[in-house]
Amino acid sequence: MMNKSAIVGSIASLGLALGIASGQAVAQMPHEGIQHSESESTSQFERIEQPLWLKGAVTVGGLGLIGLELWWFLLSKPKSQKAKTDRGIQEIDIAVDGGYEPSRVVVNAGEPVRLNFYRKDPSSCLEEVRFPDFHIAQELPLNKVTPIEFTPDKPGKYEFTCGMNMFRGALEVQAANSPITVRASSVDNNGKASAHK
Ligand SMILES: [Cu+2]
Repeated sequence: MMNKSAIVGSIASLGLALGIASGQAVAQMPHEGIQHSESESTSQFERIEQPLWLKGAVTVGGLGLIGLELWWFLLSKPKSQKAKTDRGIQEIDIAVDGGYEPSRVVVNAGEPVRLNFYRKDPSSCLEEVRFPDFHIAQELPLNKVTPIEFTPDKPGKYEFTCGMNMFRGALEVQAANSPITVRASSVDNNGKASAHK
């Protein structure tokens, strides 16, 4: 019994000594390897703690970028662009690259429209653009600007698509309500418009 308690006591003291030793990282024990890796992992923990804080900042930054991307795709993209009128023609450039950009174009009714499709996408899917409401099906050669001209008479929303109806855009035709938009000087052979002067 005495021996047993002595053994228990020595084990306990050994344990205590080990505990202290591990705290002080004494490298004279047979547990040298374990203790070393232990202290190493502890120091790694300490070293990582600050980068973790930085990682938090980076994560916040990343989330901010994701938010910006979501905003770009969900809110910014459907934004329509108004064609600019130059010498009586409403003109706008539309990039064909994985879709149409801008995909929504606003024009006025009763005025000629010229849409300059610039196809950058080699995908055969986008080699043709169609305006079913205007009976237009136009081939778009790669890396070239292909103008498509027509005059939308009635206000409304007219879709345009690729040849397979996969990519879409829309032409929003607004009623040309204000007579200010009609400049007598730029109107040549439009009888109705010239009657305004
Ligand atoms: Cu297609």
